[in-house]
Amino acid sequence: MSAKEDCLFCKIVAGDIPSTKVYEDDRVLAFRDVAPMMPVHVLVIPKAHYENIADGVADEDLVACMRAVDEVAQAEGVKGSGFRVLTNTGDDACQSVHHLHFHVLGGAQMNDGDPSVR
Ligand code: DGP
Repeated sequence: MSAKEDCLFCKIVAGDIPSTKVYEDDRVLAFRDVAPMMPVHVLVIPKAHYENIADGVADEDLVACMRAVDEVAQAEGVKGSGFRVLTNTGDDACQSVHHLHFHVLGGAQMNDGDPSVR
């Protein structure tokens, strides 16, 4: 499993920084965002380090993350009401943590197609 030194989310995967875990399997960890923007705001990350979605992510990790999104939506009770999955990539998207992560957002009505809402 590749980890990157000085990567915040690699440290969360390693357990060196605490997080509130929502879901975990051999490839994926999901935990609550430290600064939630919505009633449900969970980050789904591959345990392997990738900078973002444009970093040659292995198919197995991509599929595992998307399966985990479904597990999180179920566990958080938003599978029926609806939720949004978002991954900020690079500077224009204001990616602030450079370890691939998918925001799973839900629990309240969101704007229709506003890309600034996360
Ligand atoms: P982004 O802007 O897409 O790179 O989102 C990074 C998210 O990571 C942001 O919503 C806040 C969250 N975050 C940053 N540091 C921590 C942390 O130490 N713990 C947790 N749980 N979330 C964090």
